[in-house]
Parts: sequence; structure tokens; C-alpha cells
Amino acid sequence: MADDLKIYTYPDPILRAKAEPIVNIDGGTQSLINGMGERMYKAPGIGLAAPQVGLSKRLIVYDLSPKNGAKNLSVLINPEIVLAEGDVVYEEACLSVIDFSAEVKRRAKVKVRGVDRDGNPLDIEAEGLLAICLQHEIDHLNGVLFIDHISPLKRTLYNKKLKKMMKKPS
Ligand code: GNR
Ligand code: NI
Repeated sequence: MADDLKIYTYPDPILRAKAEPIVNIDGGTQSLINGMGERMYKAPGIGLAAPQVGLSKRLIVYDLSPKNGAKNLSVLINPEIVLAEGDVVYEEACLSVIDFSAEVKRRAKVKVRGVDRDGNPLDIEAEGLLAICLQHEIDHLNGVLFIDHISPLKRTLYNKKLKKMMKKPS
């Protein structure tokens, strides 16, 4: 991609839309995947969902390989959680939620079904950070952010902090 994709941040309404399924994995989809991969590595982040770059489509990319190791971009199109078990609490952050992190409770193990960038069906059984990342990214496709999973008090505090930051930049 000639230009970096822009990452939209809370409270931008694009992050609240329910993303549309991808019906054709065409050249535009492949360029979007490549652009999202580049943008995710540049951030850096472990995952990125299309709504975060302003496109309301059901597409996520992720890579949990070590920072100094070889890159291995994973792509999931139209992902769905088909099984979930157990609970886990982990401190989350989000490229679309600036200057904030908080503990979020999610399912410890998930099975996610989707298709890869070649249109082949794919089932992923995940636990640990991958399970958390996949749930976080699939939330984005449904207009949900990790701050929706924290207490109303913590969310209010973050909203106040954000208002202050927007008045007085840097
Ligand atoms: O880079 C990211 N790190 C992260 C850490 C804990 C839980 C979830 C994440 S996902 C985040 C990138 C992002 O915002 N993806 O949507
Ligand atoms: Ni996120």
C-alpha cells in the first residue's frame, strides 16, 4: 500500500457498526489484508480488525509470533466463535482505545470458524493469548470494544480522561 491505513479511535462511530460479511475474496480484499498486516506490524499490535481502519467488513488479521522472530500473518474472514469454555482475565489494550488498558474477563478456550485469504474453510482452536486476541478482534466486527467489558465506573473514568486529553493535546 502506498499510504498507511488510518486507525480510527474511540469514540468514532465506525467502531460501533456491525461489520458486513465478505462475499467475494477479490483483489480489493487481498490489498486490504496486505494493508492491514502492514499497519498492524507498524503499530505494533498483535491483531487488527477491518472496522479499525474504517472498513465495516468481517475481516481480521493477527500475528502472535515473537517480536524478533519471523512474521507469520494470519487472516480470518467472516470468523465465528463456535465453541467457548472456561474463563480467563487478562489486561487488554486496543489500538482504537488510546492511553488505556484494563483487565477483561473472557472465555479461556475458543473454537473459531472462518475462511482464510484463499477462501479455504478454517477452524482454529485457541487458548491463552490467541483465544483472547480472537475474541477481542471478533468483538470489533460486532461494534464491541474491550471498554464495554469493564465496570461502568472505570469506563466513566476513562471517558473523563479522554475528554481532558482531547482538550489539551500531547
Ligand atoms: O495489540 C493489541 N494487543 C492486545 C493486548 C491484549 C489484548 C488484546 C490486544 S489486541 C491489540 C490490537 C488491537 O487493538 N486489536 O483490535
Ligand atoms: Ni482492538
